[in-house]
Amino acid sequence: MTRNVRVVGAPTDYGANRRGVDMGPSAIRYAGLAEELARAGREVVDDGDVRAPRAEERDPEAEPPASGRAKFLRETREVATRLADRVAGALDAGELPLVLGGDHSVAIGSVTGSARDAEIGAVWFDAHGDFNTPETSPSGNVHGMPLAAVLGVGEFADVEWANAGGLRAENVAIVGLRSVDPSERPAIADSDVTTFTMSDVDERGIASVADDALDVAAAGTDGVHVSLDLDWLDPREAPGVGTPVRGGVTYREAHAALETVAERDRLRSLDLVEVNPILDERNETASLATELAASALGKQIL
Ligand code: B3U
Ligand code: MN
Ligand code: MN
Repeated sequence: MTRNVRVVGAPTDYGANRRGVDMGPSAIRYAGLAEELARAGREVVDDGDVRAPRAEERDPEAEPPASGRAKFLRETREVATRLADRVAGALDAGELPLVLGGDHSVAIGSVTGSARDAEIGAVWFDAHGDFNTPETSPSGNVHGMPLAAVLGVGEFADVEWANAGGLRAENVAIVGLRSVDPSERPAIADSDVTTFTMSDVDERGIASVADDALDVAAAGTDGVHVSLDLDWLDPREAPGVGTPVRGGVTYREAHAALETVAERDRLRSLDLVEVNPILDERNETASLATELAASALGKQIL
């Protein structure tokens, strides 16, 4: 059955190292998200945005001591908790939640919400591992930590609100990896997460890699959460992101991967994150985000 899509914006930027991604939800809607998803044959309900604190009004260091070097962890928790409720509510209503970031720390909310009453897998399309913890992070920015947070890695083991009970590392695949901090590398290597680097994409082709990633996430689970960080793409295709890294996937590779998501028909929930309209050119990164969502949701050429 084709589920209706429920859009929820999470306009945060305090998890990132640059301002501006809080305007991502507006930019993605303005780029024509609803029309694009209608072309994929989906009914769309827009739930508006969850309330998110502004970075300039908060003290980045005002944290419980356990948060180590993580900045704005208290704010991250507030938003993640609200977002998780919205995502779980949409799933209860038989809808497919589409979360618009915001920086990637919002995925803590979407993943915990999606995994609340189900066993899920996750495919993480990203240049980065997002596997830092407050201890290992070189920046203290929580957008470099969401995967570690939901899997309960390191100090996140005791951070209940951030752990996704229904997600096991064996069912997580990172695709397109090309920027990993030396300090986060051991945690990725020690985990049961499956990684597909850009070298794998070069050698094997995106179709085969995406297929394997979906196998990992779908094996024995009730559905798959797809978290799409726009910095997964090459900065030539997606200039409007906070942390561009050269050597990402092309426009065509990105569509091919998300068409594989649609073909496999296991998509449970979806994030579009890290769109930064301040750094974008004519809103093209936001527009690309809408197109890729449509591909994941079954838009076909003929
Ligand atoms: N790994 C670095 C940089 C980074 C992670 N995610 C993004 N940037 N977008 C960090 O700060 O953790
Ligand atoms: Mn990310
Ligand atoms: Mn990234």
